Amino acid sequence: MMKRFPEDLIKSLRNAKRVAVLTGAGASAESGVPTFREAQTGLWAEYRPEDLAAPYAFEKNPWRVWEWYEWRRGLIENVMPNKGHYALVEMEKLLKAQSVEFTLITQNVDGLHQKAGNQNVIELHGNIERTKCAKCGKVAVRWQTTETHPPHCLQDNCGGLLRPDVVWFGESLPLEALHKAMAAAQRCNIFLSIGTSTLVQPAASLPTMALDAKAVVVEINPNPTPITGRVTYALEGLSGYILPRLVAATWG
Ligand code: BV8
Ligand code: ZN
Repeated sequence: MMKRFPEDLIKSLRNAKRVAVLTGAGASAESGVPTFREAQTGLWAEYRPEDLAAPYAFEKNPWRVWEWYEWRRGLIENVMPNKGHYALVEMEKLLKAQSVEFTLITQNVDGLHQKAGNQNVIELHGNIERTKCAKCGKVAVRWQTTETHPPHCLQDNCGGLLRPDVVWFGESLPLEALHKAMAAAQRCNIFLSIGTSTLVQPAASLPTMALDAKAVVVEINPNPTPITGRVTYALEGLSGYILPRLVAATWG
């Protein structure tokens, strides 16, 4: 576990004019939300997430995919943000007070950053709480709860199947969110990459974009990732442990 932080890291954070943060499933792990790479449990143990979070899986078996998301929504609705989430809320407040630009980009679809109190969160992969119609594309459409799944869209008798408003493998990311995230990675002075295996593209390229743009890049993860050898600081440990201590050590 982390003891003290390198002096230069504290200085870079204190002097930064633009801070960007990217979070992955590891940032929600201490809230009890299983990460994407962790083996799935129970009913879903036999499936790989990549084989459910994909358009062909929904076409092949919409019921199974809908049920998987209902199961995940059930996991998420009762969990609370963890200390790492709240440290990022604190960081945003402190930086805003000093008119420092703070951009929080997340790959997570659990809405925990918003639940913790972060204001402008860039959701690269959508949000599992939102539902959209696979046919007309309308988001958060109303539906009749029926015993058959997935429910059908009621918009102007569209009748399309409903699906979660998340980005599946093989689907493009929301362009505005992706462009804002890339701009933040290329302009920031310091980039924190927190709780991500840095495997899923194009989100996984953001820390490298920051590095190429000569930003200080900090990785917070208990395990190594493909960029651990390249980042400026690799802080080995849990985000719920490291982030509150980093905020206290920097802005004490
Ligand atoms: C696209 C929403 C264009 C759904 C998700 C280039 C090269 C190779 C492949 C591709 C490529 N470009 C595109 C691809 C294909 C694919 C891809 O990247 N595949 C990977 C597997 C190689 N990408 C796409 O399909 C993307 N679309 O590029 O569009 C396009 C268009 C048409 C045709 C082709 C391309 C779409 C990707 C988005 C997929 N949707 N989620 C849902 O959730 O149901 S991705 C999903 O997986 C998550 O959202 C998340 O982003 C990702 C998992 O990554 P992590 O968040 O990092 O989580 P993971 O479990 O992997 O790791 C957790 C980490 O936390 C670990 O490192 C662990 O050590 C750490 N940790 C654990 N506990 C803690 C902790 N850290 C800190 N504290 C702790 N306590
Ligand atoms: Zn519709």
